[in-house]
Amino acid sequence: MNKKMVSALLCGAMVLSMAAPAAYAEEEGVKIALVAKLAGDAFFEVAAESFVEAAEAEGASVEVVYPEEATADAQIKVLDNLISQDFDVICISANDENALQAKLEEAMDEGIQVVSFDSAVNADSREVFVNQAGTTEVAQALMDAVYDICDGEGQWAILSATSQATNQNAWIAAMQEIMESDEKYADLELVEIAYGDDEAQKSTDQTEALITNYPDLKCICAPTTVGIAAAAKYLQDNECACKLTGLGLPSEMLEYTGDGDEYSCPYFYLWDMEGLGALSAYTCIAIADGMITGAEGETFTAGDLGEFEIVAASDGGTEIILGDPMEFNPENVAEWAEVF
Ligand code: RAM
Repeated sequence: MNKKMVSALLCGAMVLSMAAPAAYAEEEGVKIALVAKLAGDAFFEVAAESFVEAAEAEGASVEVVYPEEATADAQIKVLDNLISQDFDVICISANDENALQAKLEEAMDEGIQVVSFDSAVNADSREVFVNQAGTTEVAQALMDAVYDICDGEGQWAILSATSQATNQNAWIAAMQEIMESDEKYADLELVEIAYGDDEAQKSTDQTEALITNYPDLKCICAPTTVGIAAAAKYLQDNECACKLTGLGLPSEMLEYTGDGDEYSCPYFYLWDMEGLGALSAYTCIAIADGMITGAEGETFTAGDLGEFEIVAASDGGTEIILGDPMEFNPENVAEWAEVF
């Protein structure tokens, strides 16, 4: 039961005991604050659109907040402001796994429930994490794409977002684990992990540096929509032999995806973006309404998306996994570019 429901019931009980009959005020819908990693990343605008649509259809209201930059400090500033308001749930994509803990605990002490989506805060800072796709599944898809693009051997590099991002760091760690645990990948050499901080210009500069520093580089893997779009443009404009894969929005990758040498990206991955927004919204509402608490084994119905189960996450907390990563290639990229 959320804060508002408790106080509505208490008020109702007081009014009833003092003077009957009493008219109950119509209960307001759930109030949710959706906190992105940063402003200017289309990924969060796309996720917010389906989040708001699903939430409003359920009678909830949503305030979407975009911090100025992809740092924990910028998110703490935003959270400070949100805590003083009357939100039932804060749903956040974390710029840092641990640095938000004190602030989110403060929110929880105020009776605000915390859900994270896309990029998790640590287990103590949340009720549950809405994970877009299994971490190992994403890493396996990316590792196999790198292997394929490199023809099984040679130098490759990662162009990530920020060095503190929980989601990118989890995918990178899982990729490294896969690479080290299977002989198949023994001839692939990961030369560098560069960080473009989910800023287009910095990601372009980092791509240029990788190409300059490693003339034999065969593939860049960018597990960030901002990074992959910037690298795709740089590599294609400069007719680089080095190819690209990673996680991208089809609408931002359309002109760079193709089989011919003139294209920088043969194929890439993401997940159902509309599903991510909607599932996150349904989760927040179910938590606020007391249908779930975020404990392992609980199940709930997320509107049209169907039934989901809360499972144990590898960080000691719990998560809800939306589905499998999706591949975007020359055959389907145009169709998906219309959607997100
Ligand atoms: C960027 C953000 C986001 C991540 C995607 C793949 O948009 O870093 O957190 O999930 O890339």
